Amino acid sequence: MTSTNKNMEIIKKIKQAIESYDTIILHRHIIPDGDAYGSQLGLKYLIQNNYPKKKVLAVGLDINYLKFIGSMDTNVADSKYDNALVIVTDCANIERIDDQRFSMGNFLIKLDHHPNTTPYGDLLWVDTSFTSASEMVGYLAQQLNWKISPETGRVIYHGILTDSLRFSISATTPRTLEVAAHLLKSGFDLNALHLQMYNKQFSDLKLQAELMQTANFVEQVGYIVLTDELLKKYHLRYDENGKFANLLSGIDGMEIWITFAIREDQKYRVEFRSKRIPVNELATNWGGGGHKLAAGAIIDNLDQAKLIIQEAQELIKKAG
Ligand SMILES: [Mn+2]
Repeated sequence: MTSTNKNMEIIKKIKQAIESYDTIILHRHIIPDGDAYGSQLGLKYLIQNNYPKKKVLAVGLDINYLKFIGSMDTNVADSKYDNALVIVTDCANIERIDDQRFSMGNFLIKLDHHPNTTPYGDLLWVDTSFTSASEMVGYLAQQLNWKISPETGRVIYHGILTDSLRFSISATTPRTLEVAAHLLKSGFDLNALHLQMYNKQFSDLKLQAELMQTANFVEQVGYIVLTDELLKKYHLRYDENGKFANLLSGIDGMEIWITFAIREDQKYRVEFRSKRIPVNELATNWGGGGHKLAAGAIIDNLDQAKLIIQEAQELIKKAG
């Protein structure tokens, strides 16, 4: 069976499941990004556009920088899960699902584009050939010929744009652009979205300048350290500590670039990015995970950061 046919088979099953339940609760991963929001809220809005009588809820913590995309439903009672369909998007493993009540529903669907390291759910649609879970949701809407409101189109499009790094990663296919074109037909204001997305604070630029001043670049590995001191100096919130993960991207001769960013619990969030050499295994070795060229982990201190830098350098040597 071709992958298109296989996808269509699962999409039909997802549609059946949605039609069989009055309450549908959507989850996604902790520390959400554009794709987590795009797939979760996008699917919520899609169901509302096409099945207005259904009760559809999106749970998890709101994140400040994605306020312009939407917000979560708060105070969702446990009883809502009785006889509910639960769909988890953009989350490879159970531990990372925001709101661990995901298993309290009647039927569970996993919809994801990460490698299926932890299979879970009664029905799984996992396909790493998509740039994003948002692309999968947009594709589903396109295949089912679902109505798409401008707001729905905007939210899903934003998810694709962020995970595909503006249609630049190698997973970007004609299908990605077709889904994006289909979403654009909903009539949302593309220019307004871009202005919101790339709107920046002057203080962030100053912080970037300071991070660049202290950046290191040794043996094709670059790294920056976002300290508590810097965070406080520039009034950055802890939940914004991932925003500099691509500050060192595209530098000549730099194969891997790593960001160590302080967390509220004083551990460090590590963001691995790479031009070609897979870094997800390196992240997995430190208890994290992710995509081949974009992965993350959490470490206890900067001594561990030193080890990680060495490991990245060794990885490059091995890759030749
Ligand atoms: Mn994603």
